[in-house]
Parts: sequence; C-alpha cells; structure tokens
Amino acid sequence: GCDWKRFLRNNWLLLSTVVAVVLGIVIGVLVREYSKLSNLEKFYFSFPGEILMRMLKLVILPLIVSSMITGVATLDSNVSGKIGLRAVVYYFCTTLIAVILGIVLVVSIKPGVTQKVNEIDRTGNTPEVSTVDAMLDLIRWYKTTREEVKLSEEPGTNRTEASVTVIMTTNKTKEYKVVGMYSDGINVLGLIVFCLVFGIVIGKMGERGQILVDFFNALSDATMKIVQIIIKYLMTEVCLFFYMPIGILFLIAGKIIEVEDWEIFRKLGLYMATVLSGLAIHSIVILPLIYFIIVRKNPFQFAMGMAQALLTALMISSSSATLPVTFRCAEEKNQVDKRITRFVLPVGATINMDGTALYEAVAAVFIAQLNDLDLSVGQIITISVTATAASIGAAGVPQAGLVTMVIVLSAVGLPAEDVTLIIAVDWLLDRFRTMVNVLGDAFGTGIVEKLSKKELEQMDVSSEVNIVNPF
Ligand code: DAS
Repeated sequence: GCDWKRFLRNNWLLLSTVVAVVLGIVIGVLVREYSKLSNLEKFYFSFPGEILMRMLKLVILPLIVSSMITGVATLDSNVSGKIGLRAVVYYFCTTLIAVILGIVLVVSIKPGVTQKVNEIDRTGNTPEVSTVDAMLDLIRWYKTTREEVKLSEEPGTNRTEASVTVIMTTNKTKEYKVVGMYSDGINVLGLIVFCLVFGIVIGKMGERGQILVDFFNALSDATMKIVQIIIKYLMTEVCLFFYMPIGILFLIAGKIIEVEDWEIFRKLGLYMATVLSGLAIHSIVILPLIYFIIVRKNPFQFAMGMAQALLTALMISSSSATLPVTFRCAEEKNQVDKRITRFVLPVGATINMDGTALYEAVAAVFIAQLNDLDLSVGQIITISVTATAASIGAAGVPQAGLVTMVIVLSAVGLPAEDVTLIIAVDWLLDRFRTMVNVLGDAFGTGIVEKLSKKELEQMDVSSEVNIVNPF
C-alpha cells in the first residue's frame, strides 16, 4: 500500500502524461469521426499544445547559453577537451551504428520493391539540387521571407510541406549556421559555437572572468527553476490549459483531427514498419547494450528515469524544445553529474540524432527501390555517409530530418522532389525518431560521466582544497 502511494507521488507527472496521451488519441479519433471542424476550429483545438511547445522553446535560449558557458568555463580546458572528445566519439559511433542498422533492415525488408512510384501519388514538381550545393546546405540556413512564414503559419497549412517546397523551388538567401546566430528563431548550432568560445575565454580570465561565471551560473539556476515551473506547476490554478499533460493531450488530439489522408498509411505501411522496427532495435537493444557494457548499471532503469523527456519528445517532435525536460530528467531522476549534462546535452540535442540518421538511410534506400534503382556498394556507402552528415546538420525542430533528406537523395542522384513521396507519413515517424534522438543523448550523459569519473573526482578534490585554503 505504502509503496504504491510513494510510486504515485514520485511519478504522478509521468502517469498523467501517459493518461493525457491516451485521452488525446481517444478525443482526436472521436472528434474526427463525429464532427466536421473548419480549419480555424482545428487551429483552436491545437492551440493549448502550441502554447506548451512555445513555452518550452522560450527557455531554450537562456538554458543553452547559461549551461554551455558555465559548463565550459568551470571545467579546465584540459578536462573539458577530454569530456568533449568522449562525447563526440560516442555521438559518432552510435549514429553510424544506427545508419548501418537502418540500411541492413531496408535492404533485407525491401519495402519499396513491392510497389512502384506511381502507386504513391507524386505531388509537387521541383528541380534537382546539385550535390555540392546540397552538401554545403549542411552548414547553411535558409532564410525565408516573412510572407512565406506567414503563409505557412496560416491555420490548415502544413508548415514543413511549405518549407520543403520553398527550399526546393526557390533560390533562397542562405546564411551560415556555424558562424551566425540569428535567423528565423534560434540557430542553435551557431549559438553553441559562440558559447563554447565565450566559455573558454572567460574561464581563462581569472578573477574578473569569475564574475561572469557566477553570473551565468545564477542564470542557469534561474532558468532551471522556470523549467520546473513550466513542467510541474505552471498556472494549474490560473489556467488549466497551460499545464503540460493537458498541452500534450491537445497536441495529439489536434494532430489526429488534422491529418487528411489515412489511406497513404496503408500504402507506405512496410516502409513505416521498417523505420519503426529499426528505431525499436536501436533503442531497446543497441543503446542499452552499449550503456550496460560501459556503465554496468541497469539501462532500462536509466531509460525509465528519462520517461518524461521521451514522452515529451514523442509528442512535440523536437529535441531542442525537449531539452529543458531532458535536463531535468537526467539531473534529477538519474542524478547525472551537472558538469556533464551542461556540457553534453545541448551539443547532443543538436548534433547527435541516431533516430534521424537511421530514418534518412532507410528513406533514401526506400526511394531508390521505388525508382527501380539498384544501388551499388559505393552508393550505399555514400548514403551512409550523407545520412550521418544530414542527421548532424538537421536542427532539433519538427521534421528537420525531412528537409536534410534532400542532401542524401541528391548525393546518389535520386530526384530530390521524391521526398514528397514520404511527406504524408513523416509527422508520425518524426515523433519516434525524435524520441530515439533524445534517448541517445541521455544515454550519452551516463556513458560520458562514467568514462570521465577520474577527472571529475580530481576536480572535486581540487575545488575542496580551494575552499579550505583559497591562497
Ligand atoms: N525532429 C527532429 C528532432 O528534433 C529531427 C528530425 O526531424 O529528424 O530531433
């Protein structure tokens, strides 16, 4: 009895989120069946979920800035270099494993061989992008005009479809991601690079730099408090709509009401099954195994600790927007060292995307199969390399992977416009691959923490000495 109560108390947020997901599906299906909503009404329906998403996005900027800067500044550059290297090796290896797994599955299941391109409606008609241009687009950022953004935000329009069309049909102004900070919204990659440099510089500035380190430390604590408010208590009394599980309920219900063509799901069924089984194997077998071999602790218990973040990722399909929740789960539930999470999570959320990499590889081979193209070994290697690169280049926002897909297709000479063949089911696959992306980042913190135990302990000793005898 008592145990049960304690379980409820510790996990009530998680449980209410699960209930919200189920209710959201039920309500979505019912409303869809029994009433005809106008586009505007559909928009109202997804409004509470939209607000949740925007609130989470609101804290990403201070969260990344404060955590990256203090993370880099407080570790000495020797230690942070080692930790960074371990993180990057982990990211790279797991991403590559995901890609290989995807290719093995899609080549043996052959979801595209059973049907032809014209069985699936081709929509849109767009010119090919050159391979070099496509590769450069990994570090470029498309600036869309205000009119286009407005157009795609109109209720009832599919934002991603709009941006894919915009990117493929027009010559948009491009801006470099790594060396620019502002675009439409936050350019996370550029921000991380800036914070890295800034952190290193103030870490070396001595006493005067310490003022800034303290400042960003306090900023980080304050931001985490806000995250806590958003996740747990936010305005439950003021307005129930802003409460996270309720936001999630409306997000899922709104999506189910919005989808127009369920028939396409049958046509693309085998393709979806291939992607989903790859994601499942990667997250239930491969990642846990790597975690277990290195950390020697129960990986599923660790994954359970991340459950709230995983569910959030599944519902809002954005690893960047999930980042605040990922932080809290890793630090509070799984007790991962803050010096590790601060450093490893923001970078991971941006460049480590196992799910996206697996999906891009499967989708590219699938489209080749639809086009009756026999891939050579060289082309398969090209797909593996570009899928890895495209997952690194994809931003942690909904359906970014679909946009960088164009790169993979162009690299093996497939028509770039063929991404339109899989657009209709992408919103669903996006949710699952985002969940795997977040899981990969999370396991990464545990693994890097374990590998860096020695350095972290040495730091503890030296900081203790500092406190006892500052001179
Ligand atoms: N939805 C993405 C993410 O945030 C990336 C993708 O579209 O694959 O992880």
